[in-house]
Amino acid sequence: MGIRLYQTQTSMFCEKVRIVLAMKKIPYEIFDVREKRQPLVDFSGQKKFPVMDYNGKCVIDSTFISAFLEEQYPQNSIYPDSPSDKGLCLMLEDWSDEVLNQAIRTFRRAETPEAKKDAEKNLGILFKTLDQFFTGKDFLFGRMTIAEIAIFTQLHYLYTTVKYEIPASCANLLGWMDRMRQKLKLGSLTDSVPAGTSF
Ligand SMILES: N[C@@H](CCC(=O)N[C@@H](CS)C(=O)NCC(=O)O)C(=O)O
Repeated sequence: MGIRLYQTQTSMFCEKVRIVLAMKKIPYEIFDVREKRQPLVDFSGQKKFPVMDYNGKCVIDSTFISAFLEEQYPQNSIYPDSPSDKGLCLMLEDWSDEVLNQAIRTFRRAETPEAKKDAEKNLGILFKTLDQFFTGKDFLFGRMTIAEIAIFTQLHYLYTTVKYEIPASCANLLGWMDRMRQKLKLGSLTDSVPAGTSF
């Protein structure tokens, strides 16, 4: 019994959950699904990860895992205090898990120079949106919430796996990425958040 995270080190959704576990200082073990996928399928009845085994209870999807952990371990909350801010925070989490993730996936998978160029242009629009969003803000709701964690882990994947950097013209976004890097105790943006750390 205890907590087991079915994950890979490189997946952005798995990194999102590792950060929530680290913030709340929750002990857990990992199962690397790159080495073997069948135990994940046997336990959860599907192939996607992250999946959390919480004392035998199966929780699938980074958003549901994060919300579940918040219920069980309310310390160091991942949500802002006011209901309206919490609604906005959840919308931002969803935007980054779906919209930002899709743009990054399309860029990574583009097979022709034209497709790559189009995908880069689309990604550039989202960078600009985020650059405006983070202007003059250390953290969106005064402290690190699931919105920051979700946005950061998507963008961080560009550095750790895609080997692509946010352009220097997005100074506000880059400043925020660096604040997140420091908060998460990463030496560089090319390091990923290890399992078992705490902040
Ligand atoms: N919405 C899900 C997305 C999970 C997801 O897409 N995971 C990818 C890894 S990053 C995956 O499982 N890919 C393998 C597959 O689709 O078989 C979440 O937030 O956990």
